[in-house]
Amino acid sequence: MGLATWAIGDLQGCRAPLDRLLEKISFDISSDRLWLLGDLVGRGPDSLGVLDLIISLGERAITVLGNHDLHFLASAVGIKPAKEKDQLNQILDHPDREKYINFITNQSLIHYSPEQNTVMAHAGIYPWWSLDLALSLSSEVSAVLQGAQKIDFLRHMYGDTPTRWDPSLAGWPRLRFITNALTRMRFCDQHGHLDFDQKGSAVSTPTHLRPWFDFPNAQLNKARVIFGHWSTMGLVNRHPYLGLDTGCVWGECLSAVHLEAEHVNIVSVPCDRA
Ligand SMILES: [Mn+2]
Repeated sequence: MGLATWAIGDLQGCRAPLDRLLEKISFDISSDRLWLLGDLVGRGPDSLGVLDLIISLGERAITVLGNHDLHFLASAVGIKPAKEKDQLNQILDHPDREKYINFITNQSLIHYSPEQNTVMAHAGIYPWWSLDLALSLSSEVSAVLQGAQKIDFLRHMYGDTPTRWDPSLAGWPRLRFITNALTRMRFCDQHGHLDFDQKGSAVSTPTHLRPWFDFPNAQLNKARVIFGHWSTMGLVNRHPYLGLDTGCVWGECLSAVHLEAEHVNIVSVPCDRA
């Protein structure tokens, strides 16, 4: 089917389902391209195998960071101990651990392609941000994460506040909000406050909270938005939003979408419970 770009949902260390999915979509390992929606590592049985494959694709794989990837970085520098269930020691004890740490550190929180008219972020795009603002705020975080203040950033990254964007935010609270919005957001209210307590589907949630993609965003320049992070919501196909976290690490499915396809073309494989 010519040169193809596929976006794939949250992997969380599930290499075997990734191999099965690539086979099912007839992915050409020597020429096709992948977009990964973040949470490459953590919880699943083979985070190392996932990273090895993604790294081997070089510039043909584009990844955005998820909360588990950032947690991995914090574990690597000793800020948060990796829990047994994270299954990160395979990387942290590896002789080439710096290679893996550097790879994750150098990924962005957001990726936009005008050619594909598509933007991806692990959790999504805060509904009150324009596309340009989201891109620029994401760069603020990357500059700090990839610079001399990396460890300070990872130390200040944890926490649920501030809950609402305010352009006058500065310092760590500003970077924390941007990071939370792009990597952890699920529900918010009509005033723009993010809620990090609710994790389920929309059914069991207080009525003042809605999924972030229920708040229309007129500032996306008609771009399609692809996100992951929300396995309990499952597949979301509500133009221009496409949610692809179909719960692979929980034994459900791993899903991919073909970005050049004229109509939304989603392919999934079943996964084993990790
Ligand atoms: Mn996540």
